[in-house]
Amino acid sequence: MPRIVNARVIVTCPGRNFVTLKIECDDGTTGVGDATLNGRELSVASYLTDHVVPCLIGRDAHRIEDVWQYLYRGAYWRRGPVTMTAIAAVDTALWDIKGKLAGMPVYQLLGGASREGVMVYCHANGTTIDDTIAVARKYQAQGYKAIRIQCGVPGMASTYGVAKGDQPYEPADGDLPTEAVWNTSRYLRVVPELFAAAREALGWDVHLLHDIHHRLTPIEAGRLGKDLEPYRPFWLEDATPAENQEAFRLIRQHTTVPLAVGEIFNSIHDCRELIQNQLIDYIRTTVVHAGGLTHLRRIAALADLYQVRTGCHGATDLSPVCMAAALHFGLSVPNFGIQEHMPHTAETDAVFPHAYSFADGMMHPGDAPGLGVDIDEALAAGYEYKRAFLPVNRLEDGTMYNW
Ligand code: GCO
Ligand code: MG
Repeated sequence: MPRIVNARVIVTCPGRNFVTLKIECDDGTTGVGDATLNGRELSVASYLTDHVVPCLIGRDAHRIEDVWQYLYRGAYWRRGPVTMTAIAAVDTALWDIKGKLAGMPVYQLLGGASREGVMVYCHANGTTIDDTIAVARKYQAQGYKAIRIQCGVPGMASTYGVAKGDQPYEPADGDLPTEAVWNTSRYLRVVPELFAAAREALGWDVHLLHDIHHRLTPIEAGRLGKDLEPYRPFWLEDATPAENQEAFRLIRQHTTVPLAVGEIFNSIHDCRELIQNQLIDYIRTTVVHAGGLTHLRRIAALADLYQVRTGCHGATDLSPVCMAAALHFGLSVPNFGIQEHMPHTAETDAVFPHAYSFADGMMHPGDAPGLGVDIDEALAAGYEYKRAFLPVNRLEDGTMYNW
């Protein structure tokens, strides 16, 4: 049996922070897992180093399910983003090790390919509608079959999803949280205009997506869904905060626009009612924040019973290690829907050499044994952790709101 002899937490910042767990076995086999929780990175690093790593030493690396249960039940304090991200990192690294020892890419261990590739969506962001469409055209020309469109809201200094200048969008930008201001009625006016212009310019063969980022009440989301129906969005994401899963019933009563939720969920219990009551169409939980491949498969299996498809989160704060794992998952899972793809910077790609590739709007995890991704530790060591917070959001009268 491959016995775990060492596990290390590597924190690096090649343009943004990433936390990676590297597990090593007595035969020299290593596996990596992403442990990045945007804006709260060091809490997971400590959870792993102080509370998980000591319990891993000496264990059989092949017993993925048993280790998962040990860490989940054994913590007593179940669920939560920090715990579930830490468990995910261990789980992902163990799948990587199992694949390497089997001499197979992880997707083969998950049942093999269910499709030729993983359809991904990219982000077109711009200050104005025209800017957004110009970016979307560029992506369409690169072969993307699905594009998320977000634009600035006239009269507002900043908007979720829209970068400053020509920089790629990276929300965790402040040594302390930056403060944004939100105005719902202005936003509700501009989004239908954006979709109308996008259909006019891009045609009907490309999927168009949009992220509301938890900013509307259920009835406002119903209104927006109705307004967007003529433009056939692929989905509306995070229409309203989902702590109260029942809230989505109200949105459903008013619109047939497909709904996607779940990037901030970390357990099957966060989405169970949404799935069982068929209140959503796509579940966005992903490997790093929802307990690894082991738990994500369970969520997808539940979703499959209700014709809910996967649409995993894939922003730049999810490292290439998570991306690789998500692609193995997406290639194999029967009820795959779509995968988010925000390309990482060249510095990040150099720190995490990987086998996955993009062509014709689809990604493929590659056929290297394991996940096909690693961390170049020497390079990683050259990028010191830099504190960075996600922004906060206020209404115009100063009231704290959802970011
Ligand atoms: C998305 C997300 C991101 C998140 C970010 C937070 O749909 O990609 O909403 O933009 O805000 O990942 O860490
Ligand atoms: Mg989102």
